[in-house]
Amino acid sequence: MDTCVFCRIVRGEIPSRKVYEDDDILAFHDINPVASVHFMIIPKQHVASLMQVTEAHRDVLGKILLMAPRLAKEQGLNDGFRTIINTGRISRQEVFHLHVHIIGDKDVLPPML
Ligand code: D5M
Repeated sequence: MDTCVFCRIVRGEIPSRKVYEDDDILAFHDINPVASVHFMIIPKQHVASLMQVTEAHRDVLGKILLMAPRLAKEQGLNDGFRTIINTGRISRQEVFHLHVHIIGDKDVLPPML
């Protein structure tokens, strides 16, 4: 996707503070963190949101979830973290490239729901 911000980050056209990268996924710090640790894990291949995923995304979705605790621990989140996937306008999704927010702090996070 030419204009998708996260596709542009994947291509290196927009800088990011990378947490992890392999052939299929990329993790980078959120530009507007809501806690002391806030990064996102995305599939490199463009998919707009969870609404658009198919069987073809099974492996990459599994990989993202398996990487989440590993990367969280590497970022110092040894006691847990919040995982958020906003899906669609109703959820206030801003960037329409599927991303999993990983949010944590040394203290307990404020309640959200
Ligand atoms: O969240 C989209 C998130 O993406 C929001 O927390 C800001 C973040 N964002 C937007 N542009 C960038 C860049 N260029 N680098 C890092 N983070 C970025 P949503 O779940 O769609 O509401």
